[in-house]
Amino acid sequence: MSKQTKPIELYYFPTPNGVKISIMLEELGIPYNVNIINIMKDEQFAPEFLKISPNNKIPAIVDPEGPGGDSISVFESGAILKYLAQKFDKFYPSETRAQVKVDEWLMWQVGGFGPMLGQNHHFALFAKEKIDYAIKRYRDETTRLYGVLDRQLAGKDYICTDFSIADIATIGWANKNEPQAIKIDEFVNVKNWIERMKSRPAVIAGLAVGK
Ligand SMILES: N[C@@H](CCC(=O)N[C@@H](CS)C(=O)NCC(=O)O)C(=O)O
Repeated sequence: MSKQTKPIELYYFPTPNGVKISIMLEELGIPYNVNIINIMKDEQFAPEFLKISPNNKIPAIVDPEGPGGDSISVFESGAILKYLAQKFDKFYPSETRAQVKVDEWLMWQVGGFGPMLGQNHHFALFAKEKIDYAIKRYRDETTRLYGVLDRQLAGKDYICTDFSIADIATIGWANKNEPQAIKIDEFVNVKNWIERMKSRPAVIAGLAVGK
């Protein structure tokens, strides 16, 4: 397994996308530095940051000990989680069928559960103009997605059998169920999984970074 001598540089703001990577780094127990990119102050548009994260979003990392010993930068939370999981051979299975399952649920989170809940949040809580159509559309989609997750977790401790980067990707958003207008008691498997996730010290530490 790889060792990390020099700290990973984490470019971060305490949001459900940011905490995916702080949780991962805490779970790995490797050294890292937190560089706050204050997205409330548009720091994500700074030219220096755009060199690392051309889509002007957190999270991003720079690993000074990348492949071949040279530095590497990675943006997009799913890509960062896979990079770290494969580098340290943790939280990602070695067998192809099991990898496909983790990839499916990682992509499901990055392409669906995160963005749809983000829109729900935005239209219900942040938008100055309250648009009933948009609020209902994203609330309904959020509820549907919690249902999908609930069914996937039936009879399982974790999303894909063993604890994996799919769980790490999903907890930050799933945990924010109240502002999503989700009644978590209606999704018992999700509720129990959230508690299971929050019994892990690294998850608690990762969720607390920068708050
Ligand atoms: N698909 C991206 C989404 C990242 C994302 O939406 N980050 C938000 C904070 S949660 C951000 O940096 N927003 C700043 C902006 O859009 O200008 C990922 O998974 O990394």
